[in-house]
Amino acid sequence: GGETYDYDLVVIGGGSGGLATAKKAANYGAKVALFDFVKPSPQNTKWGLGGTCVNVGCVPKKLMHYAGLMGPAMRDAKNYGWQLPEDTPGFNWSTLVEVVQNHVKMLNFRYRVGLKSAQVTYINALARLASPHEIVYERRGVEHKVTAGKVVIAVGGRPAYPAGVPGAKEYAITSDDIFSLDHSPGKTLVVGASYIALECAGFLTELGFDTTVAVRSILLRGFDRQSAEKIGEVMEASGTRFVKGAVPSSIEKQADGKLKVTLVDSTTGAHVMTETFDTVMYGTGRTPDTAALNLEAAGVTVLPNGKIPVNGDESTNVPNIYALGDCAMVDVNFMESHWANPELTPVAIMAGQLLAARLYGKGTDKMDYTLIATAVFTPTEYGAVGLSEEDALKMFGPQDVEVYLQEFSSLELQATKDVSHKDLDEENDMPPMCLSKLVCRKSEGERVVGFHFVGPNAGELTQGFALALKLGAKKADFDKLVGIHPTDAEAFCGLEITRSSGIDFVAAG
Ligand code: FAD
Ligand code: NA7
Repeated sequence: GGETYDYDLVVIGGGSGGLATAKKAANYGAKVALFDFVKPSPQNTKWGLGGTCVNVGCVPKKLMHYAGLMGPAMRDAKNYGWQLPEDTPGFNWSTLVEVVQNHVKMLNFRYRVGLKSAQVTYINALARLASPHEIVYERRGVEHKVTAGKVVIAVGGRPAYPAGVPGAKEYAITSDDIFSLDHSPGKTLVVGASYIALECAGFLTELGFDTTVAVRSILLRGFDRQSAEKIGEVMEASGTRFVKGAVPSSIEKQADGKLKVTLVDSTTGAHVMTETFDTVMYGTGRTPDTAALNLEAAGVTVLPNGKIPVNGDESTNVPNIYALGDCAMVDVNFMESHWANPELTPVAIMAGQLLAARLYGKGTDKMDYTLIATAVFTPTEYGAVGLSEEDALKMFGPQDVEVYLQEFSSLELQATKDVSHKDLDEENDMPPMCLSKLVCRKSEGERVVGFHFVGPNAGELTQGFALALKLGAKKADFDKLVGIHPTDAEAFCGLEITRSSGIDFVAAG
């Protein structure tokens, strides 16, 4: 209708969601420009095109997780007869960082090529809105402007440093810095009990670093409590130290470069301990990166937490402007999902692709934000889809919920445990590593509304079972399923012990 713009679509943010939206829209024939710009972290870490997932999230995290798993695997290897050198094998941090960063740089390159071949114009600048159809940016001190029929905001988020902790922003790193750290982290304090904090503490421990986690209240808020506690129990048994109910009150840099941290009780403020660390890493949540967007100039509503509220079709309150991914807050019926819209890469990608298909193709499907599976990549992983036991109880009431569960150890780990524990006392005994749990709603014929697994490869295992929940599987369907033996996953076929029975759910080892 009448007006012409420089572009049909301008996408702000070249991360998981933005790239997917831009490429898909261009495939449908739209004229698209994409802005991506990385503001350096307080510790001056920068990176290339691709957003959080590729540069400072999922990808480097999974590689370091994998490297970490080799530690216990090497110890097991000896028990299984591999003749390794007597000394614990040494670990070289800079080799790991080099491998990880080379892979990240390859992906950065691939994304640039991908935009080019999709004929998306890539603008490496920080964009902000001047009006609903005008986007401005600076290049070498000169202000430029482009106009767009539609705008998609996919700016993601950045790690949050709590205010009021002297030395935190000056000396502590976050997940923005850890994956490219140019020196070995050494003795490390991780602050926070988010999945990001625990994943990093997990691989640091397994790589051999003396690692402590300062937990303000509980582990993994929002996740199933029993599963979260299980993760804590297994991590603790593997050597991660937890200081519960504590937060740093100050971080001081000493003459020798080490960081002196004072931890205080998170409720009373009383002194808990003072100790020096080589590295302090904050994993205390993330802030949507919307402050610099000048949203008010376009009239886009923003919530006090910085998120942009959107409808189930990713539309904002301004008709031609959309938002998705970590910076958006979806207003849909949240039944049966952990969070409103989980901050996950595949969620941002699918939301973006479906939006592009609706705007420029013949698509009609909206993003389904329910029953999205997720995994915590701690050394012993945790996978979940659907409701936690607590949320199910809250939502349906205790009379309508039954929980089936079993704790056990993986066959292959149990076998080496028998060997390695010959001369270990009770106290060093490893707890069962695995927990299988189904949360069922009785009034729907025991439909499975929550699936939880703590154990090796939980991410892989949970992905498959998530389909069953999507298709409405009931407990009886899980019982009819014939297991693959010997696997950890087969524990889900025919779970017998119920929470209500009160029977001990820990399998005899
Ligand atoms: P992002 O990927 O964050 O991209 C936003 C981009 O926009 C960034 O490049 C940013 O620099 C840029 N930008 C911001 N403002 C502007 C502006 N004004 N102009 C131009 N550019 C701008 N998810 C999973 O699914 N699995 C995992 O295992 C997983 N692990 C994670 C581990 C860590 C340590 C972290 C931090 C995150 C992890 N995530 C994981 C989450 C995942 O990375 C995010 O959900 C995903 O990247 C969100 O995509 P997005 O498109 O919303 O934003
Ligand atoms: P989350 O899930 O928001 O977790 C933040 C964590 O940091 C949590 O353990 C908090 O403890 C802790 N926290 C927050 N502020 C502080 C301060 N000031 N001091 C100490 N500890 C603190 O963050 P993530 O980034 O891991 O997850 C983001 C999203 O991923 C989440 O919303 C889901 O969509 C998935 P608390 O429990 O509040 O005491």
